[in-house]
Amino acid sequence: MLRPKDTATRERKSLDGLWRFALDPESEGRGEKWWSGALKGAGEVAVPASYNDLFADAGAREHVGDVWYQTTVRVPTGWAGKRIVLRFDAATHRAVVWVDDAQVAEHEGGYTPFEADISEHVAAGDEVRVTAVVNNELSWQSIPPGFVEETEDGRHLQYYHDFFNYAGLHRSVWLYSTPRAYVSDVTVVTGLDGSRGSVDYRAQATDGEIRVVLRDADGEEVARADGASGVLTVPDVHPWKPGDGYLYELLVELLDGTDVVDAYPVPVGMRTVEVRGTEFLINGEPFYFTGFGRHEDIPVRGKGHDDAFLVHDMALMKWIGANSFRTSHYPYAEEVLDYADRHGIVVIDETAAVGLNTGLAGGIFGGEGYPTFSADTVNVATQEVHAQAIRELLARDKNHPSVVLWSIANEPESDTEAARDYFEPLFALTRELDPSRPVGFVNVMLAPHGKCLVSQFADVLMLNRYYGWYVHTGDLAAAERAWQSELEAWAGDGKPIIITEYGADTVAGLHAVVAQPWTEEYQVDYLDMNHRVFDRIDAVVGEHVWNFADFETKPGVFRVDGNKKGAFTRDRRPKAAAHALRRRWRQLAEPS
Ligand code: GCB
Repeated sequence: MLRPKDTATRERKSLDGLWRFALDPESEGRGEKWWSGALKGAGEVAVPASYNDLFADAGAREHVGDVWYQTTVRVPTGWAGKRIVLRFDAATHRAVVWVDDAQVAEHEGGYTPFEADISEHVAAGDEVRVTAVVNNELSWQSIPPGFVEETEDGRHLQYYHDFFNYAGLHRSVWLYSTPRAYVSDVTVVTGLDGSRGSVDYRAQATDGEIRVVLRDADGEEVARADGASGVLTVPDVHPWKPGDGYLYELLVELLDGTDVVDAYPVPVGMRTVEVRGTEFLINGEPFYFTGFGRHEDIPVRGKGHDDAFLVHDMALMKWIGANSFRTSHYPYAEEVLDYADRHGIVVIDETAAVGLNTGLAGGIFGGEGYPTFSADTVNVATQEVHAQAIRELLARDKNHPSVVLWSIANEPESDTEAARDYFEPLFALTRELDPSRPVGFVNVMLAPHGKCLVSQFADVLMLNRYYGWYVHTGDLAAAERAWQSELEAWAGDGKPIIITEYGADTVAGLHAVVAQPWTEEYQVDYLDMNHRVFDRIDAVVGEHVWNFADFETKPGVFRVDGNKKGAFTRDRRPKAAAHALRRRWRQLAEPS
């Protein structure tokens, strides 16, 4: 799905800012048609932001169900005769949208965009009312899953993942115009052959001829072609590579005779990705991932996208010597991937399929008595929602050079035949949609080597392990032995291994002479122990510490004001571990 852009033929108008807002604790809004007029007694809310932490109110923070957003927008007069589209970059976890009285969109899934052609409902110059009901409930048929518990004191949401269920309009909302005849999709796959680069492109459009022009970063034309698909070659290519986010631009034009009817530019980074034996190759060269599993999580805004934090977080990533991150545990805002493209940061792109594992409560061991896969829990209907989440992720992110690997789930149950049957078709689907990138999923400690039945489908093994934290707590010598022996077993599979999570909760400012769990000293020792193990095993091609920063979770006896495994605090101050990681990763990047 193409992002809204200002081009020679298109314009966009941001709807970000303050919207009217109402919680709907009694679920009355849909029956009473709250979209049909101004929201009653409405408060105000910021877009983009999670609504949960904006108000000094438990009702908002712990709300389960519908909330209503409303704004008015004037359609620019210059858009007469254009196709007019309303687009939400994300609504977590689902939404229905009305323009004045007409329902125009309905979408399931909290982290991928959706849009509606509203040309039939509005005219240039009109002021229109936009209303969205956003629902935060999770069920066994949602991705991620969860369930609503009806109790004497109301409805409570239960879920199997370890981050707070922030909800709302987390990303921008746009009104944009395109010509009536327009380019609707573009796919690029790049190749490198010595000093020659190639761009295999495919464009979709309404009727008309297609012309494509490829320009380098200085705006010089380097190739052009006619036709909806083809291959462009660039003799003296400047490849996209980690640390060097060099981008070409492919301008796709839709023609009517010689007139350009629509024009849409796609940034193109020329690079290849390949798994060979136990190596992960970018542009034919072995790549070692250093960095983090992250979260979209900041004070007050929750999961609302924030450009200031994007720039700051990426500056900290650079400072610490990280070359990559995983979008744990859901697709991130497109601004983040665009930034990664431009700056040569490598991304493992993950769906929101987290917590398909009733053996884990909130990410922590200890099942709650439900089977993960059954007719009443995660079932074929869930699998279809999951498949759709994969389709939407790939449709959105397929052209990003920064994305080198798809992660189709985090820590699902994977040691049962039901899990194997559930996942096999999802791997096949991902490969069919994108044969150009490797595919994997993130394996949980409960399904170690020899027991996991899903890893056989993965091109890359991604392991989350907490030796020295959840097991062998405080005993790093025993942890080191156990970890080494498990990793050696995985290495025997002959695939590259990325350690996608390892970490220890650490309260910033807590110190001890003899390192104890929760202290800054223990976090440093814990990471050192892990690094010794990784350095002894050739098949390990990457290390992503859990987590970049401390983040909010639901309350629990394992959590002190959230998850504290960050190298940085939630307000982005470095713990001792951040300095230790900086030393290691800078040394790995430039061995002296
Ligand atoms: C995990 C999960 C992650 C949790 C983490 C933890 O394995 O993937 O979401 O936050 O462990 O800290 O327990």
